[in-house]
Amino acid sequence: MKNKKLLITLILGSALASFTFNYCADAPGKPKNTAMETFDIHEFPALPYAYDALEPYIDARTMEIHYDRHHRAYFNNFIAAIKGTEMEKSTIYEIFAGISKASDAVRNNGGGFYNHVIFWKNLGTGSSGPSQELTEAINKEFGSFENFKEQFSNAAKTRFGSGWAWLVLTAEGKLAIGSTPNQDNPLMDVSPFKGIPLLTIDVWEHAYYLKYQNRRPDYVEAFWSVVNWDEVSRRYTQALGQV
Ligand code: MN3
Repeated sequence: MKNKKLLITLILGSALASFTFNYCADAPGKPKNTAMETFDIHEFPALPYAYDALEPYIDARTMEIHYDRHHRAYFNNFIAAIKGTEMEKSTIYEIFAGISKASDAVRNNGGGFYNHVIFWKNLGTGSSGPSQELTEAINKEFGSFENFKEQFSNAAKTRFGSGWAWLVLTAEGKLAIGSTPNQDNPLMDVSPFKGIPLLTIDVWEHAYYLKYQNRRPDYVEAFWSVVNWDEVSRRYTQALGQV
């Protein structure tokens, strides 16, 4: 009788262990190392080009207001929100990994600060297209570059209200497209869509309203003319070593 009980306990125990193991193995995790750049949380970085550098696709007036007012306000409000807390000594990656425990002010302004830094860097002119390595990964995951572009554009166009669309490298080493609301991003523990950001587009109205008004699809189409593929390809190669 005792032996039978023990046997049942063992069987149930191993079934539970096996279920737990499989469940955890299947659950989309976060990459081992999400730190892609030295990100000084106490410094507001310069825009990497002139306000008119992305004309006519993104106009100079929009860039000036977007960078110097919106982005700067996120930075200033983030600094104010972490003042006097342990987060002052944390990295942005540590803050995002535990954002569920932080205030809404840290979440919204920290995301707003970081997301724009990545966005400015993945815009620019003069690059010819994705690297061979990234092209092969895009073809493998999405079938073709055109399919990828369509899926990413759809994520940007269909994000309801304000937010961001992303191309990320997942913890499984695969490319994935998704979007996040408000100033959330795929590095935040609260985000169901996780991964290392490779390419992003800001679809808040402040990013396009002066030139495109309500025509978000026209802005998304114009975005493809000013993607800095050299930077996106560089991020892909770096991220591959971190998952
Ligand atoms: Mn913005």
